[in-house]
Amino acid sequence: MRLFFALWPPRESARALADWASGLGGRAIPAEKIHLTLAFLGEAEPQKAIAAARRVEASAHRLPIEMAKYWKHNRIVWAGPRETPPDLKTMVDALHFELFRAEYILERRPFAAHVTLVRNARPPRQLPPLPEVDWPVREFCLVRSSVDSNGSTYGIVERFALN
Ligand code: 2AM
Repeated sequence: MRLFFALWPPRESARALADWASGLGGRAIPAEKIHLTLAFLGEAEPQKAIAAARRVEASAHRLPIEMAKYWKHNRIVWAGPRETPPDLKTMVDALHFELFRAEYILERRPFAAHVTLVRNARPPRQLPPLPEVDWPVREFCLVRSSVDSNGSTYGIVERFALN
């Protein structure tokens, strides 16, 4: 099973981001697939990951979606906070620590809070202003990804509530 931990936006926020992205060229991510990845496990068994995530104690907070950017190295357009909110940083550090203790091997690249909105994007001259997006973070999810001819489909395996 291909697994990752993520934050999922409220439906109307995902819709607003998908609408914004749909005019940019490239492959806009459909609203129901928009998410923020916290930790990517790859092929893994879910049991130990679920136990590890249950040990994470973190506070509910809001994710500000303040800026949009094009990344040349993987040709994506993403949106996200200007700076990772401290509560999110604490939560991700705790999750990574618990996953490490459970012997999952995570990528060494540092966590960058970003929500991919377009893949195969062309370098934009200028990105239009983002819509107002409310993204309360009250839980995080373990998600399974299956890849088929239509691309990836995601299914939530388990949800973990924040305080
Ligand atoms: P991305 O949006 O920056 O590509 C599901 O694939 C999610 O896991 C995506 O949000 C993707 O981030 C993220 N991810 C992180 N590391 C990955 C990896 N090595 N392979 C595939 N996806 C990865």
